[in-house]
Amino acid sequence: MTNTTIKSMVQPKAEHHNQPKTIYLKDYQPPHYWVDSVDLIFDLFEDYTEVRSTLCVRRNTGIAQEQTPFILQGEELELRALVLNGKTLDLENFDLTAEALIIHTVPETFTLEITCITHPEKNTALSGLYRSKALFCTQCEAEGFRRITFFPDRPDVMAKFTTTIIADTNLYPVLLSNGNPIEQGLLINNRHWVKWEDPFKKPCYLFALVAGHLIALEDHFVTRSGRLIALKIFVEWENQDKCAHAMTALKKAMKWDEETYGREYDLDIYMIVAVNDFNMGAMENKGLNIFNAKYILARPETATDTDFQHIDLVVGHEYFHNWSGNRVTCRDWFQLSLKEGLTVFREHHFMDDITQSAVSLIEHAMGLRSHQFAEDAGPMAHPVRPESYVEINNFYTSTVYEKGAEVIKMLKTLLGTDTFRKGMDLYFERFDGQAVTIEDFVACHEFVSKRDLTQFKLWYSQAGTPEIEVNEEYHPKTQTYTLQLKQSCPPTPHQPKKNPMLIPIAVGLLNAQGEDLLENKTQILNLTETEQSFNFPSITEKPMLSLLRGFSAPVKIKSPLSNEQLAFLLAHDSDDFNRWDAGQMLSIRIILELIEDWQKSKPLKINNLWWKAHQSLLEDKRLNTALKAEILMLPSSPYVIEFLDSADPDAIFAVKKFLRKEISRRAKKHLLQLYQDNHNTERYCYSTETAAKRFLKNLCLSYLMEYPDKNHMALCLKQWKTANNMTDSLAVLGILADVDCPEREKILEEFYNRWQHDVLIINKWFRVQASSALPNTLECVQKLMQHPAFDINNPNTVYALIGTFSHNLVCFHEKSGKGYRFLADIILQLDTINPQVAARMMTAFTHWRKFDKDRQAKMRSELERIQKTAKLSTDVYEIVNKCLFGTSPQT
Ligand code: B3K
Ligand code: ZN
Repeated sequence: MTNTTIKSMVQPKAEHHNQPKTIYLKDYQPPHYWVDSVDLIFDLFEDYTEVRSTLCVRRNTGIAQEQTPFILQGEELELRALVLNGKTLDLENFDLTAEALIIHTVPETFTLEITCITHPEKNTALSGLYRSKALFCTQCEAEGFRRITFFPDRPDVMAKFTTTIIADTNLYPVLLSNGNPIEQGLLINNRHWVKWEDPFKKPCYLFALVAGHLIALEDHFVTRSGRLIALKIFVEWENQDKCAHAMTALKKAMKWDEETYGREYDLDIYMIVAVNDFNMGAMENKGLNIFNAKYILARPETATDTDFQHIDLVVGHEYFHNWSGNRVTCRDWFQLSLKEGLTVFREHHFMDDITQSAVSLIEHAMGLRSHQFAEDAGPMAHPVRPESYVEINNFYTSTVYEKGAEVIKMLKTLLGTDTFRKGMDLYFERFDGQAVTIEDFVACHEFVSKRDLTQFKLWYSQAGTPEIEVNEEYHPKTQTYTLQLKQSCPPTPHQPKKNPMLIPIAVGLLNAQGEDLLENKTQILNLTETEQSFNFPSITEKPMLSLLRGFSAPVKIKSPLSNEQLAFLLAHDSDDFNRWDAGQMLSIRIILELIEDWQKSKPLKINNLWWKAHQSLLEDKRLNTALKAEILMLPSSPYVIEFLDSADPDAIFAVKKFLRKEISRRAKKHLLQLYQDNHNTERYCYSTETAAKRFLKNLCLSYLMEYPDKNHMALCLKQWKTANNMTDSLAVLGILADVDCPEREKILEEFYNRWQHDVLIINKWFRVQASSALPNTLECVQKLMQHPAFDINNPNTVYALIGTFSHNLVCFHEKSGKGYRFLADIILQLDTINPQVAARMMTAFTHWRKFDKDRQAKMRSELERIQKTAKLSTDVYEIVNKCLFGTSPQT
């Protein structure tokens, strides 16, 4: 085969996946070759795209030898030409496998030119370069760049990128990439081009390209050093009136990051593009964020309060990544929480500052307890920094994100606000432009605090949710109160035994009048031993314990308090988070007792203490609106399941229904009053205060509608008819979705007719129907799959209809197992289209061992059916094997 050059070589198909490889953190090795710069030229056509890249490469001489090959990852590409230092390579100079291009021998520094063909128009996985209807766009994190061109696709290879995009002038008038536009021009055949240059070195996962017929909402921001930044939000033309909120959110986030973390934006232009087909929420590509349209588009009539809030947070999150993620990035994907945990932490901090109340804390704790605790207790449990993975996309988890954020919150608690800020400043300064590790991050905080954080780092390496047992003693003679804390952490996959962690426990002590007894109200105890006692001197009366104030650590507390004591805290604790939490604990206890009664077919009876505690809150006029609403909500079903070994969804549903009905029956008058007090007919405007009012009002309406009599129905219909915003309309739709009545069909139809042109709103319509507890919900979901608005290739519609159904407590878990069969069928179908979406749908199955024996057996057989299917993606393969065998076979 001498002197044979390539005309076209298609990569061999990947062997599907009988033995996918497990990647280990311990095997990390620095790259053999650095890429200093890359120049990309994209020629976009309707039936293929040609990508030409020129790489300036340099051997990492400390690590690699002369004979060390240069390996570039690539997936589903067609290689057209390969030129090294101006010389075309022969077939004998390289190998092309399903995963990589391997060039056998290369000089110490060289230029490599690669031409390849990719097919965005056939890319349904939405990873790499793909089409979202008339638009070209990209998603490269984690390993999508290798689907665009051959490249050492790993975050520690950081290069300067220039990108030229060539496309049809009419179809793709807007051509975008990272950095600044530096040149543009016209070509023959009605084509044009734009060249972009990103002055910052970046890993290829932050590369982005967009081409399409888009319009931009433009604005600007002046940084604190006086630089003018152009801000542009690109959307489809019909959506141009829906970007104002996102733009305000962006400016708010830019200002906040300057004030709170001293972080200024660095390029002259910040662009966001909203796309309809996107696997997750958004992506922080340098200077060119790509967003799921759902987190950009909003007008009062089209978006709910929750949508407005999410836009604030996601826009903020992606913006904050510009420093925590882009300027300082991850050395390898095991360090993912270095950027994600930190950025979620910064996002939470932003939200705390916007909302100025405990509600933000409550929502974070609720999220963690409902999802992350379950993850930590299930077959996919992993440390915040995982030690191995099969498919990295499976590790964008609530452990890496939300628990990772809580770990940083603990660090801040331990070091104090000022020292923590110094640590952050040092981190950004010391590692600017580098790809680093979690150790590097913690080392900065060790340096500024002069503390040894070795034990603290266990939070990154040990999986599982620590549990704290509490004993208390009061000695009247010595006026000493003693708190004895015992920590343990249940075994998790590959980690049977755990070491004691450093856990900051915020504690308050109250007297009988509910007044704080400790200096500064709250004290932080550093729990470091398996068992440890803490003495509080000069306590003149037996105090009431308020533990884990402000959710100071992501742990479970076995509370020593009686129901009476919990009710006391619910009424009096000065820490709003703990007031709410005492109410949650009390409700959980009542729910668990009622579940036992229900299972023994005993009549359900209301617990008087529980009722009185809730009644007085309902009637409390001074209680903050948002907090009142949070307290009046029953604990989420996933959180209830945390306390059960063999969960029966019917029992949970029946008991929660019973409690809701009791609240409704007993508090009818007050619920109505609260409804009226919080009902607002003025022009809608999103703010935390008005959103809290709507939240409480609609919660009251939903309680009232537990008895859908004439009056309550009339109230619902009136709200439906007069609503001037989506929150209020959707609230009615959501309530009626659970009521079998003629109004239900009528309103569903009216809603559809009014909004059929807007896909995001039709997703709400799907969601409401898929979450209904009515017995024919599965059949309804199956029918909706045939609806023209449902598109199995579009992740948003799949999440809305199928995802929502898979979390429907009663209907998904319906005893016959038909819900399970339905989901497994869809997962197998989705796996051939979009493995990341298929893997996400597996979540509903991962906790199968938490349910009763019958349901376990039925879920297991669906999991086995999936597991036995040939040609699974690595994504689904890893999850299904871990679900069934606790490990993927090879590990
Ligand atoms: N960094 C992205 C997530 C990418 C997910 C890849 N499967 C969005 C974010 O967390 O900001
Ligand atoms: Zn992120």
